Amino acid sequence: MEHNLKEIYTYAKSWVKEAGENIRASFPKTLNVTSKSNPNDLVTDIDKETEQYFIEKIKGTYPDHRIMGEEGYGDEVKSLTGVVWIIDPIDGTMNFVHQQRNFAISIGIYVDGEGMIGLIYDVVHDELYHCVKGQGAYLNEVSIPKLTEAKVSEAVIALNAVWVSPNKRIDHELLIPLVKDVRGTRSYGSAAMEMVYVATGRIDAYLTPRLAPWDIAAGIIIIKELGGVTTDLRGEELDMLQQNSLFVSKPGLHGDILKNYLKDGKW
Ligand code: 2AM
Ligand code: CA
Ligand code: CA
Ligand code: CA
Repeated sequence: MEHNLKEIYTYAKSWVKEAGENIRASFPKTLNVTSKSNPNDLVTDIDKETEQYFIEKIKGTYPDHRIMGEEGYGDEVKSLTGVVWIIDPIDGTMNFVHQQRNFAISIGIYVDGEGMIGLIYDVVHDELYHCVKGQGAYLNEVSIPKLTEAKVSEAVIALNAVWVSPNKRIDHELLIPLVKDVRGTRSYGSAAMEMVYVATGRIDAYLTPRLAPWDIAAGIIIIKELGGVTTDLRGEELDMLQQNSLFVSKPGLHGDILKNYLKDGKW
């Protein structure tokens, strides 16, 4: 093997755990919170320090690996050749600030464009969801069972209420029929957590009109490993070099929702 995936996986797991320990240690301290694109788009010093921690570790061990990180301390990644770590140091920063829970560290490792390692760490619960492509997915040491099929009338789906209220991105009426027909909707405020909820079958699907690569890079590797389906809202392949809409789901249900609720939308 050109790249030693097993070694990369071992390092990645130990770094993510250590970064989580640092985040837990920060809880008693006062957070320095600032806004980015709008007053509700938050970032803290801990987001930045955590990203910098990963960059130091990765570059110190693998100088030729590249890093795409939300807070911008990594490389400017314009292609996916070689090994690329796609990192969200804290996914769910608003939850981190307001709740000190319902957030995660998310790391997807891509080799020549193919998602090979996925890690999502629920720091507060010390729960690491992880996989290497083709070797099964785990919650800590416990193997996660494969996903089974589900039907719309019995599905619980994650969807932010913003998308069924007047908003700047999509026609807010498009998703109302789906919301009416499913058993229930949920919104957790962290794309990575919502994706591990799909991976573990706690919810049946998650839909959203726009996310960055670091929000979804790890989650799609884990969901695919468990037999789930990962596409954009048009049912097309996701691209880690640009923003995407996202539709991840149990098998079967994915096709039903796409055909009966999504196919006419302009996503
Ligand atoms: P973040 O916490 O890493 O920013 C919130 O519904 C989810 O959307 C989170 O996973 C959040 O990731 C993500 N998100 C993507 N773009 C965002 C933005 N501009 N503002 C707030 N959250 C955003
Ligand atoms: Ca952010
Ligand atoms: Ca994010
Ligand atoms: Ca983030």
